Amino acid sequence: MRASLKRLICIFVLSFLPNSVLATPVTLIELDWGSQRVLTHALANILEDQGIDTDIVVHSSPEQWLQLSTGRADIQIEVWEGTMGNKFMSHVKRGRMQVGGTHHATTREDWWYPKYSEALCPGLPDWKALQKCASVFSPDGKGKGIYYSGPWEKPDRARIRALELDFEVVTLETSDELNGLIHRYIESRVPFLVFNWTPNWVEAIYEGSFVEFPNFTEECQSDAEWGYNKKHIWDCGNPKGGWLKSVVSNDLAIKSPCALNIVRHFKLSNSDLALAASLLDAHTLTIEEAAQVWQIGNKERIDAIIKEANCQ
Ligand code: TMO
Repeated sequence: MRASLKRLICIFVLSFLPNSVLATPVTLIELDWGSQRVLTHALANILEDQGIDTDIVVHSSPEQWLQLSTGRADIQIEVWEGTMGNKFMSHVKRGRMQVGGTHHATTREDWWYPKYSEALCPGLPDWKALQKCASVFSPDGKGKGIYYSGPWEKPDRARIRALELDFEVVTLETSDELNGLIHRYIESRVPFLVFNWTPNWVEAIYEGSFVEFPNFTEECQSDAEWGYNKKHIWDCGNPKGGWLKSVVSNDLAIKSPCALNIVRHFKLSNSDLALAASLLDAHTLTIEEAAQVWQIGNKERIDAIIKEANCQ
């Protein structure tokens, strides 16, 4: 009885599961920053042109892991080492999702300020300058400095503690708010510190620098003894030559080998991301318009990717 029940379940699962996987569209995750939004839409258009049914779902950055590990979503096109590296690699090691590809781009995500702040806080970009002039970055010029971050996961409070900085973190909820703040403060020449990254649109328009914290090492995140502060971890910055990867669900290979192949060949450079981000955040295009402009500018490459993916 038991054995036959088992067999029945087995037959049921085998006959039903692949079909249910096959019947759902290839789902791409849209996250909250310019280049990722635009490139997600561009990739979805490219897949649709190959006859693949796609869906785009919007999530916060921390939500992506559950979506991908359960197969509710299949593709996330920009995994950044600085904010997502640890989580991502631990999921890949456990077999819950797979690396889609490693892009050509090198990335950096860290504290950033507009150039004119240097006159008010001499010694920048060296982080030690911040130990002396936190108040330059406070709203009333007297109290704790403020560091503005966005809806991504970074150990900024741990870093502030480990490096003995008189700062507090204000977390903005969307990248649009962060972008608005950058425009507004630079227009009125207010000194500020904000989470920024490269490649991004900011560098195309405004002069500024990343704060040079002690160089990132593995030990900095795990060994309190390491570095400036012997009692606390995170007495360092984020990786400088960080990687950028794409991630795919384990299901994608069954669902659409063609989509998987296209993702594997869809390799992005720094200028690919900078252009995508600028089209959206420095112009007034919608995400879909920006995606189409990006596709037109990259038509030959996209054709080559489709050829290499060898879908038929
Ligand atoms: C993940 N991000 C590019 C916003 O740092």
